[in-house]
Amino acid sequence: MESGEATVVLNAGSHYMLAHLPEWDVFTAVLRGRLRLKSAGITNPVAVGDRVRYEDDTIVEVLPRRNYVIRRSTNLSRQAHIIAANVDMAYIVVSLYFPEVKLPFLDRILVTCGVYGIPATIVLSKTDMYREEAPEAIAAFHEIYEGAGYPVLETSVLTGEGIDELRKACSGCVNLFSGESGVGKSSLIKALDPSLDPKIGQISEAHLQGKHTTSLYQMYPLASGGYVIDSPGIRGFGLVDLEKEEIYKYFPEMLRASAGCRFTPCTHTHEPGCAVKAAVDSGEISAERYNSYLGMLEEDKKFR
Ligand SMILES: Nc1nc2c(ncn2[C@@H]2O[C@H](COP(=O)(O)OP(=O)(O)O)[C@@H](O)[C@H]2O)c(=O)[nH]1
Ligand SMILES: [Mg+2]
Ligand SMILES: [Zn+2]
Repeated sequence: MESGEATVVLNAGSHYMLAHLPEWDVFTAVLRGRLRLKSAGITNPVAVGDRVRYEDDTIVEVLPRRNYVIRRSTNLSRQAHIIAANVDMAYIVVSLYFPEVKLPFLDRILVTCGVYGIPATIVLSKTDMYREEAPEAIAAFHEIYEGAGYPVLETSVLTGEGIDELRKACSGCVNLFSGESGVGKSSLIKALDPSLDPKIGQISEAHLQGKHTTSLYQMYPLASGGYVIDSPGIRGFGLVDLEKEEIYKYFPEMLRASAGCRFTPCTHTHEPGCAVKAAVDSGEISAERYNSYLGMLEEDKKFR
């Protein structure tokens, strides 16, 4: 019997691909039934990036995770799905237009990354499509998110803007590419390493055919070093493992300001002497970010 440890590089629902990184010697594996049973409430007990122990073609154990990102479906089932494990950096890809970025959705992903201790960089993609037409909108976006404390990297696979920089940043790390479908995640991965073949423009096709978008998470090795995990478009992004009272701590600018609140605990909604509200009023904290926070408090009420 052959056994050993390897990393999960593809999760296709029913089967997995493993490799002995940094060797890219990909092989197929299935999951031992017992592992499935142990993870009630989680749709996938094994995720891309997981280190596992296998015996022959069967995964028998998931080794302890350094971190992971989990997504809870926003429908009634509230099933949780592990997006990826052992990630060094999450790149949250958004385009200002085509498709238009939804800030509450972006903020929700950023909070989730914070909860799971994964640093996040925002990639503002497809800049070739709106740099001329909307320079103010780009500047405003930078101000909001760099002001909050997140790096923002502008990219275009057409002009090549930001690609070298992104490639350099990805080197030596495991990088998760996340974000709504159609924002250009797969295109970016292709631009980072043209020898790779991630499926581009998949989602619109699946949408037209009314197909259920499969949850295919796949890791790719970059010729320039490091690994990238491509993920399908995420729609709902429910909060997991986060008490309502804790949400503000994952808005870095709110956490900073909250030191000055008169009352503890402070929900930063109605309390007198709230330093967060004062910072929103003075424009120091962006109204959009604060709105996202309020939205998350509201949503939290719905689910508990
Ligand atoms: N103009 C322009 N189009 C892009 C860029 N990146 C991706 N696209 C297009 O946007 C669509 C969706 O890209 P894809 O990489 O599949 O997005 P994903 O769903 O996030 O993986 C495709 O038609 C791409 O050709 C870009 O930088 N500039
Ligand atoms: Mg894609
Ligand atoms: Zn407050």
